[in-house]
Amino acid sequence: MIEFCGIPLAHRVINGSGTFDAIAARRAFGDAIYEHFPFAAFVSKTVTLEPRQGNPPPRLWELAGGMINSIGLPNKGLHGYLAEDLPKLAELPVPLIVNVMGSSREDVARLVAAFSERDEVAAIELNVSCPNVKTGLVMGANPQELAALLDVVRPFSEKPLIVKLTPNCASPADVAAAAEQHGADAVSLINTLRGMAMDPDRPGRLWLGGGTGGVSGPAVRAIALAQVREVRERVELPIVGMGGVQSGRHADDLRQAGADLVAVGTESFRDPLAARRIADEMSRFTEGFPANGTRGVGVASH
Ligand code: RRO
Repeated sequence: MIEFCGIPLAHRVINGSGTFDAIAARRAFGDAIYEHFPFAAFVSKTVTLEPRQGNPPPRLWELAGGMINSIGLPNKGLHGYLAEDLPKLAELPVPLIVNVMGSSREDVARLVAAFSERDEVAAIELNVSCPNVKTGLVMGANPQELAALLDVVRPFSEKPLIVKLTPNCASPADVAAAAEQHGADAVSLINTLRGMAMDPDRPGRLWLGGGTGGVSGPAVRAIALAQVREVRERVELPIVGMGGVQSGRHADDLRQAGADLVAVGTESFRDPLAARRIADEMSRFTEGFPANGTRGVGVASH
């Protein structure tokens, strides 16, 4: 057992928000998926106050090194989530982390307040980094904006607040430092990198219905590693590291760079049970390491 923000976890591997539909997985695979649940905690897809349709199709583009998504936050809204999804997700055999996003500080505060009252929720992740809607990114790309958001939101919750950082900004470490100074309990990174694909059949047109999208998968692994290290050098907060993890080796690389937990995202689309294999492989690297992960990061001088 390890501990993350006071939450006991069986191992260090969780999912990246929006990359694994636990409710659909149970429908497809039955209760067996719960007996062999791949993640030590489950992070839900982003919830907004009002229901959203998401972006027009196509929403995905496959790359040699991963994919670009332009999903655009389709979800049932707070009330739909509380009524339909939360009771099902509460049956998961692992702690539940709810990911929320709002277009104003007050919207985020309302979401945080609502989930803070629910015993089923272990922690709340603030998505200030979605690349596929205009709002949200501003709050996560700028340290002052993030500080102002946390000053409004923090008083509404005693649950751990995790801030999901964007790689699409000048300095994720500056934003992480603001998160630490303004009451966040942890940071998670990286969300996807803004990218684009041309339509192969229609010259001059973009493929994705939303125009641009977020790049994920092996293509972003080296970027995630560098950003996790940069953030670790600036903050003491626990870090959830993610970006292109496909093996225990990749997960342990992120741990060595400073991550306390590692999230698997794009790889779960290829193999829904990949995180289980990755956790097993990772434990071979981490045996003998303290449960709270590395604090300082040894860096060779080159
Ligand atoms: O729904 C999305 O399009 C999306 C979100 Br909210 C996010 O945070 N990251 C991403 O790559 N896609």
